[in-house]
Amino acid sequence: MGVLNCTPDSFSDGGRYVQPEKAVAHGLALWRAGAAIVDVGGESTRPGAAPVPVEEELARVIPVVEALAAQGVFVSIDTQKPEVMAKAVEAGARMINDVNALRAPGALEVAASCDADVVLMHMQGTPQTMQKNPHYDDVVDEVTRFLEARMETCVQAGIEEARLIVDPGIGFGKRLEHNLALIAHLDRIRARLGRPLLLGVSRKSMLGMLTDAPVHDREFETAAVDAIGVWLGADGLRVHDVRAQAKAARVAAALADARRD
Ligand code: 8Y4
Repeated sequence: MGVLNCTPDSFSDGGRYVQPEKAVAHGLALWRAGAAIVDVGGESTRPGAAPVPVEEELARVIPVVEALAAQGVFVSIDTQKPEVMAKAVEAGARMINDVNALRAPGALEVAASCDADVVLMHMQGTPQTMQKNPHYDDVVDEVTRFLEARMETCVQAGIEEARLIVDPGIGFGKRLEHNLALIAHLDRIRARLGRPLLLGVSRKSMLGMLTDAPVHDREFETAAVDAIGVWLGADGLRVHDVRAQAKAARVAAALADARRD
């Protein structure tokens, strides 16, 4: 899954508006680089980032989703807002990637009334507060139970289990030790949930904590975790550099296959 951030800090002319042509061009580049999915997002989930009004988020992402879907790209919509989910699916998105796991009022109903796949991600707290004081007694168990409960709620709401993908939410209300434990035990999480698992560590701050590298120099760190994630059974990786991470994933997948036979 390639990351396509449609926020003004990414694809603007320096002003406050996203230039859709530039975002679409980057989305196509991710697709040509081998991404199976392009994840289009218009709201920063950076710790402390301000929420984006729904009209603004729609203006950022819908033209981009429409153009990419029209060119045959498998588009995922990264949003917490039911209105954005609905309009993005109408515009051709085939996956909903929700860091809030469909907990916003109306989100379950939107997902139930379409046939898009759904990524349920774990987050403790909200993006505004999540890094204030993260606490777990047993992070692997608590994240797994949360995802299990959200899966159950989704199925009750009429979302077929076959459409669900789970994600431990690296960096979302977690300290370094929590992120490391979740990655190291990805096989247990996946086995308990019995659904495809998506892992997103690309360039995240936990990597900088381990090597002191700045955000744009964390590709080797990302590759190390992505390879171990695939080794432990991750089915998808959310990444910025598709070409680099696809190579790490292929090597790890070949080694994991060699263990199986
Ligand atoms: C540099 C670049 C440093 C980006 C940090 C970041 C996930 C996700 C995000 C994830 C799923 C991010 C939308 C955070 N992370 N969706 N979204 N899983 N499913 N930070 O791990 O990329 S945004």
